Amino acid sequence: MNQLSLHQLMAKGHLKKKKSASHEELFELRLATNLTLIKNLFFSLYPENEHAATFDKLVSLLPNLFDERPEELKKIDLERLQEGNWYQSEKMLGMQMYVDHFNKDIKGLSNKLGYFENLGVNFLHLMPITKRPKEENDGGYAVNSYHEVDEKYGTKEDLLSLTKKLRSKNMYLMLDFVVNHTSDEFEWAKKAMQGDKKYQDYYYTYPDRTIPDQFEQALPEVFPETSPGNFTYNPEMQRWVMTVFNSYQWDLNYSNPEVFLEMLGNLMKLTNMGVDVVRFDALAFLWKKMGTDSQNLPEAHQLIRLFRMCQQTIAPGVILLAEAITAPTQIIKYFGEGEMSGNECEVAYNATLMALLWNSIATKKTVLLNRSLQHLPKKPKEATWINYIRCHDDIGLGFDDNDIYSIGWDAQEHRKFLLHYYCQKLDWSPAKGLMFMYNPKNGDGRITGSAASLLGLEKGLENEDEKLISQALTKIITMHSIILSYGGMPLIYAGDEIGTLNDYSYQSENTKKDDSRWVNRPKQDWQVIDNLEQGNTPQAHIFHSLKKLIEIRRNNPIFADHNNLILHQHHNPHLMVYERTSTDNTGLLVICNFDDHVHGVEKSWLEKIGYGEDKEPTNLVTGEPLRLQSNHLEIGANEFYWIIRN
Ligand code: OTU
Repeated sequence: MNQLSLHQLMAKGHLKKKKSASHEELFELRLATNLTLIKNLFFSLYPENEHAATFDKLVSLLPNLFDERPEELKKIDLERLQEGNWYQSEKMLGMQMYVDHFNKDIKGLSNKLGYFENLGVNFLHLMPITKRPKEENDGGYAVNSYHEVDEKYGTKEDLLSLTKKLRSKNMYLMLDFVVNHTSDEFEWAKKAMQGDKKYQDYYYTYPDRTIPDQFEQALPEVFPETSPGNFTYNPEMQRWVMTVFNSYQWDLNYSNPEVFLEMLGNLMKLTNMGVDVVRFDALAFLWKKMGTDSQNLPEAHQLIRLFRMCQQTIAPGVILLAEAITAPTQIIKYFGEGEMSGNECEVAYNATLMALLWNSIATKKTVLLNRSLQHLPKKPKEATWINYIRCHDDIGLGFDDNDIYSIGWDAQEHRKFLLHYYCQKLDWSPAKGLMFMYNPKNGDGRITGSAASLLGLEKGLENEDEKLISQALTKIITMHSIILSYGGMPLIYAGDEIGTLNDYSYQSENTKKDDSRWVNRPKQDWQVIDNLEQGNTPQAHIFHSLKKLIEIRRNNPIFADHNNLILHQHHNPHLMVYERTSTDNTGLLVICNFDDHVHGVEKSWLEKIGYGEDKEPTNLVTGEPLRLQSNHLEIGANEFYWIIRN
């Protein structure tokens, strides 16, 4: 498997010679280059002696899928190859939103592109917009189709005109590919229910509980409160079907190569509408094996690589995002390991950083954060993170237990403390979050709530507590300052830029009330946005502060992801310190204080790491020279510094 990837070929200049070649010729070249790798990946999952014919089918499918790709997108694919890793640029800034909650539908969203431009957002992640069951549908993550737009959001034409408009503005689009499961209303599921054996084999279905029971012994539960267990009995089919997530989400059986072929077709139909980044939902779960937890298995990685190599051959301008919200050491593997390094997903959620930041807010300390981040293996050069503090899901306490023990804390007790801190079990905590999927069997639980509510703004406003409000505002801005400067693409969750609070309206909706994640899926408040220019409201303060930071970032290449992150260890347990360097000796130093008190960093320490010995460093946010208080730099409660060394 020593085949060079396309990026590697590009770097070696092989493709430059072919600049004048036609799209078809270049496709042929990519196919020739990647075919051995594709073949090896395919046969590593599907033994050659049984599945040689299916592989031939794949080989003839690839050119057909390429033919279906619109010319305009083929052109962009090639431009992207020339451009290099566009997704690592300091100009990339994302926002994630529910289309209906943002501004009614696709057309409505399309009319608000000016809002994104004003803030500096050039990348949109729209939550699922394809057809789904009318009742419960997990916010669209139960799909009835992988590419047909649900009428609630508009039409295919609306989507096509949105992607066109985005392209004309150099904006990017990410959509979900719910690769692990379909809804129980998907055409394959319906055929399976009608007794069609072929389609029953598209899922994991069993006549009785024998195999399900054996599986269950090692399978954890994803939604233990609403959907305990991992199998659901389907009376029509009179069979048990594997449903790891909700009972209406049927897990696809990728041990059947036909499923892979069909899903590749679905993937290309989605990307052919002008999607730049495909979010591979729940990809850790793609391969199941009896006796294991069926997460992060080596075969799942092989399968993702297979998807990726096929997709790269057809549409090399499109990249993949790994949605693997799993243990820190596992996440990084989705970038590809060993000789496949950089050959899996280009982007992954930095769920580790996210969870550690929330841990630091609650403990006011950075000990666990520093410890854990220090231990993480380096990511490949071509890969990048999506850095975020909140999204549509819960916050899972995905730390490495060993890291918790190594700093002298009890892992179980510590997780309990965090749940209590965020879920209103401690009077003194400013957080107003809710518990998600508490599992009394093992005490596990996750946290929901909007960033602003978790950081104390809701409680502050309720109690008209000025101090709490101002603390919350500082925390909201500092948390964002980290995702803006850490390296990778920051993804702001729509509403957070104006400090949107929890939305409790889901509690009276039948199809939502049992899923507390809806508390952090609020409607975008356009009235607040219309008034951002007037008055000194908390919302205006957050918006304008973030806008300023975003602008600074966009205009400074040091923020691009050049794998230039250095984590510094300062002895003060409340501080997080990291540096981004560039080859010309420029440096950006970030210092964040997680405590409610002022802390100082010694001038001598700053000098030792290269800030201030010969030249006074600059406070990048104010543009002024850094003012040291006598012999140390003071960092206000919950505040941060962006310091530049020129
Ligand atoms: C994803 O998340 C989506 O983000 C969720 O909104 C969906 O409900 C789910 O898949 C099913 O499609 O369980 O609580 O990495 O944490 O994949 C969120 C494991 C989820 C899971 C993650 C999943």
